[in-house]
Amino acid sequence: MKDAIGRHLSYSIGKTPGAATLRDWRMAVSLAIRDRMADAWFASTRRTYEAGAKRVYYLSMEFLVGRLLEDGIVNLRLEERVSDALAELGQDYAEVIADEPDAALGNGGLGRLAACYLESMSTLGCPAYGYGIRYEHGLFRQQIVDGRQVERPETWLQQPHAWEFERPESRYEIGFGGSVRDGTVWTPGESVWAEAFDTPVAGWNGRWVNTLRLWSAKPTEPFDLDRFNRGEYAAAAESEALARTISRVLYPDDTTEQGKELRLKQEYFFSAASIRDILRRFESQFSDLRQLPEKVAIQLNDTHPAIAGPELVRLLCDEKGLDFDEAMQIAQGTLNYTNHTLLPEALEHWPEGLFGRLLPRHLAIIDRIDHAHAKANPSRSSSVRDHGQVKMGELSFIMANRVNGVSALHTELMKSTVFAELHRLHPERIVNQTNGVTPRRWLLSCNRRLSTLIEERLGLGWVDDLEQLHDLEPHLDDPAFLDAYAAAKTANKADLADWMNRTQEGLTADPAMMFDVQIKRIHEYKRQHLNILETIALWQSMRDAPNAGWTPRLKLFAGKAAPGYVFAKEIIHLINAVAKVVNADKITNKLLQVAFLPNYNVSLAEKLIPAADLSEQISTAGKEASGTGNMKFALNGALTIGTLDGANVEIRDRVGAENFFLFGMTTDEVDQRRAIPDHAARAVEADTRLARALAAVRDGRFSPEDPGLFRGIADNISGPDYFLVASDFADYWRAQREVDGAFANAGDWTRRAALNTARSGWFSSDRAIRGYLDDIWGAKTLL
Ligand code: NBG
Repeated sequence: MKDAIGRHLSYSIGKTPGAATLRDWRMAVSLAIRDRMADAWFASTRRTYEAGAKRVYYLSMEFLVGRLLEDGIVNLRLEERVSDALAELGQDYAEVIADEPDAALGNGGLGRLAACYLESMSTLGCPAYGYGIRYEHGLFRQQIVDGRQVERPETWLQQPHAWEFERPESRYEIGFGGSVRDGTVWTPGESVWAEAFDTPVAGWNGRWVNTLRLWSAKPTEPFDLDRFNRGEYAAAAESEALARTISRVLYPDDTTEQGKELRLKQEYFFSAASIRDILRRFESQFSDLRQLPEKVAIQLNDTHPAIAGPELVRLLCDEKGLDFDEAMQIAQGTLNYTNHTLLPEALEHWPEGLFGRLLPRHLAIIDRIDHAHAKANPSRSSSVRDHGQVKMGELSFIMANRVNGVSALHTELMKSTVFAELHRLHPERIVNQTNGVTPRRWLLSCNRRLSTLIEERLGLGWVDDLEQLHDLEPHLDDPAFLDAYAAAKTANKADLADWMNRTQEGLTADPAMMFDVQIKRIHEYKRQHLNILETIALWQSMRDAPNAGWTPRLKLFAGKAAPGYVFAKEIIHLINAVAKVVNADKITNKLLQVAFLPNYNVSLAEKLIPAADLSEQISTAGKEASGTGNMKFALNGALTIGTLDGANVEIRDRVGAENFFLFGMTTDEVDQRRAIPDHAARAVEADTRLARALAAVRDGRFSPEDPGLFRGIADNISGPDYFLVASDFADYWRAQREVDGAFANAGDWTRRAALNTARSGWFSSDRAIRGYLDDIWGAKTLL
């Protein structure tokens, strides 16, 4: 290992050890690790070809992979060797690991899920490709300036990226606009190259390696020399700049349709390139396109790649000469669609005008698909084209062999709401696959203390068979085990506290406090404002009676708000304003501290989750499709305070109701309550604590220099309050006090935390991928 690192430092990076920077060392180590993946990578491809196996293609606008070096080292089981080698070379392992920028090619849960699924497909030996976009700028970097979110561009590709292989020979010309002749001959008005960059994805033990193939946009006409020679430098590079725009940025919003032409171009760009690549690979091995459903399963991760359906039909008809019905049958047998949200604003639809201008042939194909479906299902009343919009959810459903939701509750709600009619027509199509998370990253590697303890008791079999964690339960009767479990948590908390106290102004976190954590995108439905309101009420009550035996708490928040989402940004501002006042209050600051940690990303999650005591999963019931953070917390021994929403329901079933703090209205109750016109005002009137906390927000207690600053938030909560913060407040407060009581009994708390770990094995992404393999893809693993 030492030699390999040294060789790369000299011959790939071109530096001597004396001159090498931390980045040079990190690059050299990464290349050495990447080398170790190569043979298994080639072997995986060879075995897939030899077996004539069915391949899975996971099409996703987002892959939130985070750092890759430690992941690679852990999965190849090279940790000791790398840290020894680095020590001999005078370098610090942890520093080298921490030098890697997060690849933030995703917004949140949807993107991180895609990354976990890729890793699990490799662990299981399922022949698979991930297909996405190689964004030059991932999700923005969040700074907090005077309490407010400020967005800065993310520049992860400004430094060389160690993991990818550029494949200039794998490129496709992707057209847009233009016209259609004779009904079927599309002549695009402009085009760009989609060029492939491959990243190997190694599974546990490095036994199988799949590929993440990301497309980068390149100009078809690189550069206008005539214009350059005339001195028109900017104009000469125009076509290049335009082309590159397509893979320049990740749209910083996963819950609202951007309505941008560029966004639709991005979607078509990566879907079309992927479909062509899939067909090319298929045809290199098989001759009869009718075999496609037998050999290929394509998963559409939400509707962003929905245009892959019409594109596949177009290629089969217009370029391969199949008739429409046959093409449809092949496409439907191959495609599947995962729905990740029921929020109406997030269901993608495009104006027909824009769609027809950009993709004229596809619009005609969509009509044909829709007519064929309507003809076969005369009772259908809806259609893909509606009120001048092309609805991508409807299109995806019609084009798919299987449609799945991401938690049991969400799947049932899909059946009864957005897809009610299509479900009635195709009752076998919707299936559930509750989300999962990879235990390699989210326990083994992010929580060394706990995973070492588990290894001492159970060995390492649980790492790729997470339900083995059940075998911890007998150890819960052993006081030594519980002590060690508690000690691991406390040490994780101490590490985090050290780091936060160094980096967060005004914060004095003490590991003896309860670490209460809410980390996720900032969104009204996730109700960070419910949490901060309860924090305010708690602070007020503590001031009233500082000696009433309160359980000391640290309330931690982190998450990004979409730049255009004004209300969410105000919530961030309010949290920071509350933190400033509360942390400085001499009466309470040993009892309550608040912090908003900037720039939430995968790496920060890896720091926070192992140190959490309490996991906040408090969305308005019916709104959080699944959640995956909730699973990571439970696995790492945080107890959940949560509503009956998304996968919380299944977590509670598994860890046991007595180890979960439930509060709030159910989905049905939410709908009923919302129908009462003055529901919020009534709730405020009925609860003096809530009224007092809202008054403090409204009257400028946290913004003395600008007393009206947060009035909008207070008015919303006591007025329209669509997400029912006021109505759920009293029960949330009750549950939080129950949490206080439980935490005060340290021994019992540890037991319950350990039970959460022992009973969360089902939430492994390996289980989820097995479900996809069996129920959706009909594919087999080759290990
Ligand atoms: C998100 C949901 C989460 C869910 C993830 C992964 C989108 C559109 N949806 O609840 O909000 O856990 O998808 O399925 O990002």
